[in-house]
Amino acid sequence: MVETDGAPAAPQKNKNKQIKYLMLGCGSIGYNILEELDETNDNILIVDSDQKRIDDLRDHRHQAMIGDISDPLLITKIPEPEVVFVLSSNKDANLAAVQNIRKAYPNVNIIARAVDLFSTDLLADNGADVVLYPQQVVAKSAVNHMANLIASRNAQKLHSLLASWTGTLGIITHKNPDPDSISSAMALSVIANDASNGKLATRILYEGNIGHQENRAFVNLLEIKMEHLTKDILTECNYLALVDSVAPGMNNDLPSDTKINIIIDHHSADGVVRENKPDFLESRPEAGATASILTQYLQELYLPLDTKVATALFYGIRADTHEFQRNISSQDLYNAAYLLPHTDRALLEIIMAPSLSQETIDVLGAAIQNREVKQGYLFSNVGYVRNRDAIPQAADMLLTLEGVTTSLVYGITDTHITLSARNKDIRLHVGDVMKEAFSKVPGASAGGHATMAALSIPLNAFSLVKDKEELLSMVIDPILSNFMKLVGISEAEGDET
Ligand SMILES: [Mn+2]
Repeated sequence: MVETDGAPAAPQKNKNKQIKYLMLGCGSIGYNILEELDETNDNILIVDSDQKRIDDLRDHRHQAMIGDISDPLLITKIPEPEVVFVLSSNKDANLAAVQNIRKAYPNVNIIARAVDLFSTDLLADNGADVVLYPQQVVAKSAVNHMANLIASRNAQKLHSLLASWTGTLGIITHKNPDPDSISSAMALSVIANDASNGKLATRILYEGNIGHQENRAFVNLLEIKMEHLTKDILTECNYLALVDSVAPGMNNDLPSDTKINIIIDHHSADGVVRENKPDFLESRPEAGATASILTQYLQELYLPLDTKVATALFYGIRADTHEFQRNISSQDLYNAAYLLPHTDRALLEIIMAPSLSQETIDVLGAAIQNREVKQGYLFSNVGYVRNRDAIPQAADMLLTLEGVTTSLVYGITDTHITLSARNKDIRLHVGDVMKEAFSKVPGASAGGHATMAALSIPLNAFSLVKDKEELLSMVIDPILSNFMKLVGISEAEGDET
């Protein structure tokens, strides 16, 4: 090594010559890169050990020199480049080349070819900024093309199906509609209008209520026309579509034998038994939101994007992917980016910071007042509530209190006992503990993730009981002591409020 005092070796020859790209090893990939780069030959220097290749490159007026790319002295003969491609088919030579260059030039950009999967990590660990494993690059590209092809075909198929219909299409959202299902319904309605030329009317329908104030703000500010689903409306519809739900009875209370014509969802259809086959079915679990699938359809069909629809879809993707952080694919990000210039940013901001409803404020107040903290676990009984969406919000808020690592907030509505848990103690998987603690309660559904979980117990016959709060204590107290036992809270000690 030509090195003094540990300083990087300086180029000795060609010192005053400038090059931008240095290519170490030039096989077929190298030739293709040279073509793609479309740069003047002065900017590129190629080093290879094969004399025939060097001659050929020189014939094509490239700057090429013979050399061993793994030789530590090689770099001392070459001026500092901006980008280095390490492309030989010898994995040891490539690794040595990456190490030598990184040592000599800490800031140069290195793009290296991995000869096998194992060397991918090795090259990255030794200083390659980008590692290409050609087989994987081709595979990814093939899958990508396939996905786009399918999306394009499906969009066309949906469009022609809608074009063949006349009458009314009822588009059914979640029972308690969320931004993903609402915006997907809006987009499907846009496609139907375009396809049918006015011959097919659309109605957006929901069964439950729009509880969460952010969702209410969403519907109000975007002036989305939605109707409560009634038996009469159902008979008035010639066709039915489900968005963000993979079958009747899932995310809605429709009887399982309801004939549904269109199903578009990002939940998996695996294991779903159908009594009626839909005319059009898209279930794409790799998508982060149904709104993302519909956005892609709008793109594939070259439909103009209305500000309200774009804003709604963007918000739908954002909400279902927890602000683009969970269950998000590069296709989802691409779709969101497509929507962004068409969205109303000011409106988005208002929706994201809606004012709290009086009841939500009351529930949050009760949750704070009634809290009990035991060894970092906060329990709060908010009693009878009309709107159960306030309970998870209270659990979120109480988790921010000092000394609280897990919060459990519970209450009772006219039909259910509801409990929400939030957790930031990494040693605890609150979803699993909830499942275990509540598994013996008849009819209860419990579960969730490590950081958030929920429990819901239908009241059924007990819904007639007048004193709801007493009923709540009767049901929940034994369950909570079971929970405490599971997480190791001893009830006798450690009480603090
Ligand atoms: Mn969804």
